Amino acid sequence: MGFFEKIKEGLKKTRDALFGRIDKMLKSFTKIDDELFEELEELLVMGDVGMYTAEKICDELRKRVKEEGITDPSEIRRLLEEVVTEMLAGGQELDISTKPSIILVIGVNGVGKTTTIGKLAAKFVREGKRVTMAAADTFRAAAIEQLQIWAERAGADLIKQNEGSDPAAVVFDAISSAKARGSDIIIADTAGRLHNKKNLMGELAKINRIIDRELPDSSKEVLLVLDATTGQNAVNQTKEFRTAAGITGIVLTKLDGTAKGGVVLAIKEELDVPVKYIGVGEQIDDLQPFVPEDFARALFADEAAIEEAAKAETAAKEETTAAETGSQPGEEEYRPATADIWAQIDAQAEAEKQALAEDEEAQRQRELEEAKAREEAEQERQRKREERKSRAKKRNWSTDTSAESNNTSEEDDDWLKAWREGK
Ligand SMILES: Nc1nc2c(ncn2[C@@H]2O[C@H](COP(=O)(O)OP(=O)(O)OP(=O)(O)O)[C@@H](O)[C@H]2O)c(=O)[nH]1
Ligand SMILES: [Mg+2]
Repeated sequence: MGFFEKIKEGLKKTRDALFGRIDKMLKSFTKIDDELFEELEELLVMGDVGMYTAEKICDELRKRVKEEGITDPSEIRRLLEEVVTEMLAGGQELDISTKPSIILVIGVNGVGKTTTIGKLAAKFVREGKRVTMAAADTFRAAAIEQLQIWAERAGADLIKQNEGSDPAAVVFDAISSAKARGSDIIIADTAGRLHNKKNLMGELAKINRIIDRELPDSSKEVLLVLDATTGQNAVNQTKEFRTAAGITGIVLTKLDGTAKGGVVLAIKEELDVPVKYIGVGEQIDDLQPFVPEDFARALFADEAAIEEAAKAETAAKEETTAAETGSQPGEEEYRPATADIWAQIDAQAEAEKQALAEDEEAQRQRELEEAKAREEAEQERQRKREERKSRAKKRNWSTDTSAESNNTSEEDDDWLKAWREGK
């Protein structure tokens, strides 16, 4: 199934509920007037677009209707698609330009964080990238196991510690390991629930600080995962999380199970946080990059336009697949990491090992030299002790009360005897 078809399928509920109503309403009008815009605004609010955003959309529509001299209500649909596309555009690309880059995934429990990480990792590995996952949801042992399964499925490395350990320490380990192994991307899973919200936000802020300290010049994405079925509540969650960690983007999951897909617009417009990915199902390829035009088209375009878009996409995909891989249309396309990349990774690992061995040798040498210096210092002390002893003997032995002068030897006795006898 093509990319657009997936979105179309995933947004079906929202489309039917939101656009189905809008379409019916528009057909009941013969001219464009205030009443039409009021009804449209109401329907948008019902589709979880949010009051503020619905109003903004209608204001923009009014302006364009006037500018373009539009009188036919059926034209509103096209305008709506245009306005929504423009509203959603901007900032949806993932910034993973450095090696390594890091993606911190946050969000309340059950929204789909771990699943999203698994899907993202699979996508990156398929592109030939090396991925390190950090199991920083240490609140439950099951969370670590779940991520392990995804790591195995996706072909990613996993860094984990025991349940209950410090999540920031897991992230620290993952960063060190990724640097040593030459990973391209680190993806960190986090807990969605702790004993209380304050703890959770504190924990996320700490992880964030560790990342900034350990990877000050790296690309960093903080993706907040939101469950589309929660509708307007997703907007509130964004507000809460963004104080703990500067959110760079949203992953909106479970669009396939809800009619509340309009919330995408509210998030972008009210909070100015771009949606970067959408989840339209539980399968590994059900996570799709967010493309504003496709989203708006899947919601508002008429059936004929949608069919056409889907067909064009299938044709384009078959062409590129055949050109790139020489395979037949419909064949599963899977690009493992090229031999080159693995050779590079191995060479890096080898260099790392060598550097480590050299460090160890240098350390051993230092220790030897230190031991030698200690021995020499001890000999020097011993020599001085002897000197002091002999000087004391010459002056008056009984004035020397130090511990070392108490262990008198036979030689001392001889010397004492001679001195007493006045020799
Ligand atoms: N239908 C549908 N289900 C999804 C989607 N994304 C995730 N899920 C399901 O949502 C459920 C919870 O997903 P998880 O990835 O475990 O969520 P989480 O945020 O890691 O949860 P905690 O670790 O408990 O905080 C799983 O059953 C997923 O299969 C989606 O896009 N569509
Ligand atoms: Mg999880």
